[in-house]
Amino acid sequence: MKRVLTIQDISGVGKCSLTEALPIISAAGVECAVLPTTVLSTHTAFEGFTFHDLTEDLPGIAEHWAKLGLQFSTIYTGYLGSIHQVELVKAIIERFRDEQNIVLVDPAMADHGKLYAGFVPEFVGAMKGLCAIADVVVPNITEAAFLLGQEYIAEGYSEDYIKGLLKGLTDLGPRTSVLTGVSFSEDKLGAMAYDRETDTFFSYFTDREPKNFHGTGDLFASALVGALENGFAIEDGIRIASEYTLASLRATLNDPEGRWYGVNFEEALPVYMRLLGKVL
Ligand code: PXL
Repeated sequence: MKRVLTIQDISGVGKCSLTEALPIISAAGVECAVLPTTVLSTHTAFEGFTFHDLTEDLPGIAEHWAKLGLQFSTIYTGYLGSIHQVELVKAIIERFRDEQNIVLVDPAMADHGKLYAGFVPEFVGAMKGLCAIADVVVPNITEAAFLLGQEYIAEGYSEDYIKGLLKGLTDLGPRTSVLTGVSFSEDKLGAMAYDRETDTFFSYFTDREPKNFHGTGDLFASALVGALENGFAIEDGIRIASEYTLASLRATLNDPEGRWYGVNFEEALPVYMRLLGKVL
């Protein structure tokens, strides 16, 4: 059985990071090992969240796994709480990297033109260093603009702007870049990707719903990991992750708490499994 390792925080309430990665990757039929980096009461968009940093535990956990001779088919990182944590995670990736595995980095640190609460501008440089050692990066447009020191354009941007960000991201190191939350028209939203080795762009768009929900970036990245683990190529992975994100969002549209508590990805899991060809 394949084994993914995901490294990110666990937020008790407010679906994101590990509370999405674990069930979604498991539903993809793949073991999901976890390295929780921080325990929070909620994600950081809630007022008054508590935060317990597990940085000191990370080297010992990695050491134990190395002694056991563990291997991971994908190492997938998401939200990380500090520059020190990013540096330790880089060292853990170097330790467990082999010829076959994929390193997928979601530089979860910003959205809507702003860094998430608690991040200092220097954090962006550390995250850039982590992206440099990835095979695949999956930022949103805000994160890509921060990583590349480019202007963030919220709406009405050109295809060339998106293609420039995608190529800029692969210039940092990864072979493949995927940008989420891309929209060239009022009624469509999706993802666009670039593969440096074949010099090819891919995109996939679905109908755009009028609302935004927290945690959809983590959902998309987790679903993409699950699809890649099932042998789908990146363009199919993007299609599957986009359709699953839309199905989750549609299951949440009438939920007044959905905006910050997260989308109903649970009820949409059968859609995901069908897209993966796991159930009829
Ligand atoms: O979804 C990204 C994310 C993950 N983890 C924590 C967050 C956020 C975004 O706000 O606060 C703790």
